[in-house]
Amino acid sequence: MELWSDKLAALRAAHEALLTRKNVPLNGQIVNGQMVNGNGIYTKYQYPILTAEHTPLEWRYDFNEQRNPHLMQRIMMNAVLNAGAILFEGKYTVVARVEGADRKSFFAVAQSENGIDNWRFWPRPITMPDGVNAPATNVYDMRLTRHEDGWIYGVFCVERHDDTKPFDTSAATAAAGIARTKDLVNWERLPDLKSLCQQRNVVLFPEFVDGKYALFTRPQDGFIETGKGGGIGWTLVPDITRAEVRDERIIYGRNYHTIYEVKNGEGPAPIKTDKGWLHLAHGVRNTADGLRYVLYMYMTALDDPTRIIARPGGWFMIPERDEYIGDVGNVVFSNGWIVDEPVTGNPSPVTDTRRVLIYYASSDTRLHVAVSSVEQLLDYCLNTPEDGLTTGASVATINALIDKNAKINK
Ligand code: M1P
Repeated sequence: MELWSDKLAALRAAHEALLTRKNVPLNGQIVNGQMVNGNGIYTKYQYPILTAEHTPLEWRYDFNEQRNPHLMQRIMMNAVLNAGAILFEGKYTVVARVEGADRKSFFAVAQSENGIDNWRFWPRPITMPDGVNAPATNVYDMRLTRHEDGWIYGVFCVERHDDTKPFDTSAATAAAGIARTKDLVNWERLPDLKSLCQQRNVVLFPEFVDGKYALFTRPQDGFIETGKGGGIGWTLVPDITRAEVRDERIIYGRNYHTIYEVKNGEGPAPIKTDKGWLHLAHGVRNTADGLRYVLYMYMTALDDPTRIIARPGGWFMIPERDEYIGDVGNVVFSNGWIVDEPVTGNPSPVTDTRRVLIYYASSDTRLHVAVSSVEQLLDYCLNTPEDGLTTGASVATINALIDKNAKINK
């Protein structure tokens, strides 16, 4: 019979092998018999960077042989997904949503030296205080913003039972929780964003606007359905310690027969470039097989982060291959990206070579990375045709490209 100590050694070795596995770009590799060429806009990587299996063994096992003779998992983990991201003390850092077998999500910090592989969770998950707020049943999808006021803010969804429907055990409400920190360990919880309707996908803009804090919002009539509300909204808040939605206007609405027909939401805080703010968002449409979540991009003006200056049509990223499968299939979702130093070490006056690491989750199950650059994302946003909203307009757009290419080939 295998010794308990041997079983434990094998478990630790397998975990370490998973954590230290080198990640490789997918482009140029053969997957399921097909060469992956990518799209020239970003490069996805072969392995998810964080999964339930990456969580520390100490969170899951009781390592006392007498108490746990079969070396069973005492607390199982279900998923690691939608993560806020930030460069923190020189390390690529995510605050991931970890979901246990009990369906409760919590936040946990993981770091990597290169942003691609060798991710390690900090020893304990974040203990997020409730502060003055009613206790949360569930928290998830933190957007991290390093604000010019000197704090790192985490804005996240807080879910509670909807007590106006006492007999409906699925009825829930969503609100935006706000907390701030300097060290990612100790969090000062502020009052939840006051709003007349439910809110999810709320993101703090990194700069003051007219001396006020600025939030991207996503008003919704119900917990799932955005109803009459919906769209990416914007509101200014004079005091973040008493944040309230007073004037909210939709800056990016929904449209019939688009990838964000049913709902959309801001992803991470936008990236500032000399050509404008780069935004990553998610769009949702309905299908016979349920909701489909994809990522899309847009840009707003430097002098007015609500004025849209580029609206590339269609999706920017979709689930592919194994990414389709998971707890909630057909989903990619992102609430974190990191822009780091220029690849050349010296920013060129004409191109912005800063690398962008996009952290996205697939099918609410695992977290991945895709790598691009500011230059590529600007090119994508500024040169991808807009959605003309009709099939005729789409064909005309394709024909215009064919005409341009025909001139080159002559
Ligand atoms: O299941 C897909 C996503 O659904 C929600 O996003 P939204 O608020 O736009 O509908 C969130 O619960 C998100 O966590 C989840 O990934």
